[in-house]
Formats: sequence, structure tokens, C-alpha cells
Amino acid sequence: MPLVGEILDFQVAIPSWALGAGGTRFGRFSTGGEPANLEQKIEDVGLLHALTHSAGAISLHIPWDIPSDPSATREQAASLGIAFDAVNSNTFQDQPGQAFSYKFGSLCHTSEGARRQAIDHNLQVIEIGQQLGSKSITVWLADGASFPGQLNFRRALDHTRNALQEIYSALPDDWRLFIEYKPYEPNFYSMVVQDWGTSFHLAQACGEKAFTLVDLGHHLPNTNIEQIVSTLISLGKLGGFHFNDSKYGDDDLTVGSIKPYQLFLIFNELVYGMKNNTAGNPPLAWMIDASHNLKDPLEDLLQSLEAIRIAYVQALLVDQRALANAQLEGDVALCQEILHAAYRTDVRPILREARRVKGAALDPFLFYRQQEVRNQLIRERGSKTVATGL
Ligand code: PSV
Ligand code: MN
Repeated sequence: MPLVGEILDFQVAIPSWALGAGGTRFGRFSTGGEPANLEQKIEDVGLLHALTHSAGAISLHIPWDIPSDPSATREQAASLGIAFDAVNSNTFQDQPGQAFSYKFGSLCHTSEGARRQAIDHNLQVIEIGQQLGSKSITVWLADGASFPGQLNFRRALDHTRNALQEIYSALPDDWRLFIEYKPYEPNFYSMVVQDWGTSFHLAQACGEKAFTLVDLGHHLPNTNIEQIVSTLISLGKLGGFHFNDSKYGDDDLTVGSIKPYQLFLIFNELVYGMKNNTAGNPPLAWMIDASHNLKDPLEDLLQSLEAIRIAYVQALLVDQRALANAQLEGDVALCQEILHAAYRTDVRPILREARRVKGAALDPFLFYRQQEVRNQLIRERGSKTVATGL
């Protein structure tokens, strides 16, 4: 079957914080059987990978996931075929015993001591990542202001740039630095790294191993994300992706649950960009960054993994030559027909075949339900377990 080969190597990292039931700021409803420690989180990713053969990596958040014995953690992951994707730093929460508070920011803070502490934390995250075999760090900053006048924009950006440059200078040669952006939340008037342009500027100021990371939920409604993707790849500065879906803001819903056509259009630009990679953009880091409080988190991740692969295969089906011709002719209706022909193709048999080739479950979601995996986890781990993290 065509295309099966192209998707066999397509792996998406699972974030450690999506394995437990998520919450909103109003409530959290445990499903039971959630992983209570790093070992159990890796077990869960191993299960997802065994079922799908598409979740071969985990992304850790420090300090939520500090390994007590890194080589044992590494061995456990390797035995399940799991690699360590980007490590994520956390300067958006205060930790017990820390000298300075991040209430008014971290890398942008007016206090040199707070900035130093946040930089040192990122350096420690790189060290932990090195012990595990990660090759990248993702920095997302909650820094910003909720009221006009609270922050001097220019000074905040200068501090952030200087701090990121210092973190970048400690980056091992074979590592990459990903800089995430977000227009609002938790700050509601301004965020220091508010958009892809600011992230791009910071990545440029750091150097060739620094890249912009696009989180689908980090855009104002109706933003043309596929166009951002196209621009960043053409500049050679797209580092990776955090997949989720949303109706209004950073809703962190299951990938493809609200706007599957947008997801397809994004993949169309990714596929086109990577096949016409004139700026030498390195391979992208793919990760799911979704979490909410209604579904079984593992079922939710299975649905997200499937949605990502469906959009990817559909994008591979776009007749790029015909599309280019139709664009040359100014045949707008035909351009739409070509995109829709790919988008409306049922590619699930291709995914099933890819899983069969790799010995994974033909229908992972159904298998998970039939085997009553959640009940097994509840029996093993208890019904009141609470995942660490968000
Ligand atoms: C922030 O909204 C974000 O997308 C960043 O990637 C964080 O690291 C992650 O969510 C978890 O808080
Ligand atoms: Mn994210």
C-alpha cells in the first residue's frame, strides 16, 4: 500500500503532563489509575507506543519529572522503545524553598537575582536532559503583565533576550533550543514572547541552534497558523510543534476534535515546506500538548495520535504538481478541489496497514477499550492516584 513507508517513522512525543486527568482552574476529576511517578508515566507512554507504534518519545517537564536514578530511567524507557524528546523548563510556578518568586516574571524580571535563578534552572534542565539523552530544551515563559504600565516592554524583552542567550551558550553542540510563544494567559495584557515574530527574533539573536516552536493553541482566534508554518520553514527557523485543538483560546482539547481541516492545512504546509526545504530547516519535533478534564487521558491521547497521522497522510496525498498548475492558471476552484480531494480521502486503512506491519494494534482505541486497560490500571495503581504536574 502506498504511503505506509512514509508514516512508519513518524513519531509524536507524549508530554508527561498529559497522562493524568487534566483540569481547568475550576476543577479536576480523576479517572483513577493515573501515573503517580515518572516510572509509571513512562509505562503509560510505552503502552501508547505498543498500541500505535507512533508514540516513541516522552517529553519531560522539570521539576515535575526529575528522575531519581537517570540511568535506570533511561534503561526503562529504552526497554519500551521510548526516547526522551525535548525537556521543558518551568519558571511559571514557584517551587518550595526557592529564593525569588516568579510572580512578576522570570527571565524578564526586574530583579537580577530572579533572572539568575531562572537561568540557572534552565541550565539544570539541560543537565538533566543530557543524563537522559534528550537533544533539546523547550522554553515557554509565562512572563508578561496583566495591566498597562506594569512592565516596561523594552526592558522586559532585553532581559529575556540576554537570559536566553546565556542559556543558549550552555547548549551542547548537538542540542536545539525551542522558544514557544503565546499571546495571553496567564498574563492578560501582554506576554513578553507574544507571537511568532518575537520568538523568531529571539531565536535569531541566540543562534543557529535556536528555533521557534508553534503551539496550536497559542494564537488569537482565526489566526492563519498554516501561513506562519510556511514562513518559518522558509526561514529555516521552525523547530517543532505542540499539537492540540481549541475553539476559543489555549483550550488544550484533543487534536483534530474541533478544526480537523485546519490541521490538514497545517500539515499541507509542513509537508510542502519539508519537501522544498531550501533554507535547510532541520527535522521537526512533534509533540502533543493537550490536556483536559473529561476523557480518559490515554483514550484522549490515542485519539490525538490518530488525528495527527490522518492529517499527515492526507497532506501527503495532495497533488502538489496539479495544485501548482492550478495556481499558475489562477484556477481558484480547482485549487480547492485538489485540497478537498486529499482531505476527504479516508486514509484510516493506510494507518491500519502501517500498524499491522509493525505489530501494533489494528484499532488501538477499540483494543484499549476491549482490554479494559483503565480498569487494569486502577486495580494496579488505585482509584485515587493523582498525576504530578499541572
Ligand atoms: C503553556 O501553555 C504550554 O503550552 C507550554 O508548552 C508549557 O510547557 C505546557 O503548556 C505545560 O504547561
Ligand atoms: Mn505548549
